[in-house]
Amino acid sequence: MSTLIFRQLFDHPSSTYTYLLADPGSREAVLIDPVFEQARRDRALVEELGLKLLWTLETHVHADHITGAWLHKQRLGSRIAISGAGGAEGADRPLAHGDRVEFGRRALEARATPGHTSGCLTYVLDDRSMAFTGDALLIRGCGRTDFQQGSASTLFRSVHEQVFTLPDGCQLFPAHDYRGLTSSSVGEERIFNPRLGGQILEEDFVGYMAHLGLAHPKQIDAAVPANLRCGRPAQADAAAGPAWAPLTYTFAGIWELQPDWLEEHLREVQVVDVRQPDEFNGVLGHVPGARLMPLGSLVARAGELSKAQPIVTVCRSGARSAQAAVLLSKAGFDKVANLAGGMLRWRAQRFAVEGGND
Ligand SMILES: N[C@@H](CCC(=O)N[C@@H](CS)C(=O)NCC(=O)O)C(=O)O
Ligand SMILES: [Fe+2]
Repeated sequence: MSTLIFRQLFDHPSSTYTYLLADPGSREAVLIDPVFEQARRDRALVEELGLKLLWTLETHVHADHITGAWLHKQRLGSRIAISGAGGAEGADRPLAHGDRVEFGRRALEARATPGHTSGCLTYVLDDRSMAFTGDALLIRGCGRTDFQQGSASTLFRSVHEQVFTLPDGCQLFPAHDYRGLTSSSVGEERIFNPRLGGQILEEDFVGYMAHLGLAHPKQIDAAVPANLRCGRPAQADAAAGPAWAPLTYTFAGIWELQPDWLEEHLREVQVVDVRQPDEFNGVLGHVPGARLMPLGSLVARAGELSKAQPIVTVCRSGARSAQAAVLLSKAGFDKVANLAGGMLRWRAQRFAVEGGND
């Protein structure tokens, strides 16, 4: 069996885990339970790892956050798969129990594990070394059963018949953890899960779940209708990124600009060079018209810059200027981007400089 590229990603506000799985040979990938607000981050990772996102897979219609499925479909051309039993519209593939989703030489098997919602699926990796349980089984817990067609007795049977029958060593990855725990295993949960493990009977579990007394998720009124559209916003342009230049968003969280765009639009932006004066006047020279504001004094001098005109930050290699872009964003400038590769790339591409040696 070929190996696997695997990443566990976290959305802090909703405590949601998103999982990226890819086949290293073909670079084909799937994303399980992407979060709308993290779509830029996840897309950057897919692109930086050189992957082709084939599918976004939902474990269920979430009540606590909006899926990024539709956004990824727009930007990366991925297709949307979700249980056909959950009532969502806009999917490319309604999944049923036993369906296989292939990516390169790897595949996930969908198993119906209803109970938290009627359309919950658990995705089991081809070699049964990993399973993605959604909210059917959480680490030492499980999803609530008090809304979205939830049923405690159905959930009890789903977990016992479809998850606890996997090999003991199968690693389990849930859709959420509210304490920061990251994974478990079938053997562990079969013994130690306080709701579903050990000798607990179905009627014990039903009694337990009837008395959870949880408040409804804060986002439920927005999340459920949006997820029933697979994350398509009511106003579809709401998700657009900055429009002033063709920026790319990096997994490190920075908006970047390519030198060729800057060269053609120099007059439209404020170029801020954050190197030291001796570098600014040194061998590499600087971008024509650039303003020298060394990184250490940037925040104190930010008032000299206009908020109306976009800012491009520059340094030798693009590292200090990335930090500068973050600092300026925090200071309230909303059109800021880092020049990718700094003066080194600018020079390598033979664009004009002021000062400097040939
Ligand atoms: N405080 C959270 C509650 C989230 C919540 O209720 N999560 C559901 C999954 S969608 C659940 O089953 N939680 C189980 C638990 O908290 O034990 C929010 O407002 O989003
Ligand atoms: Fe849920």
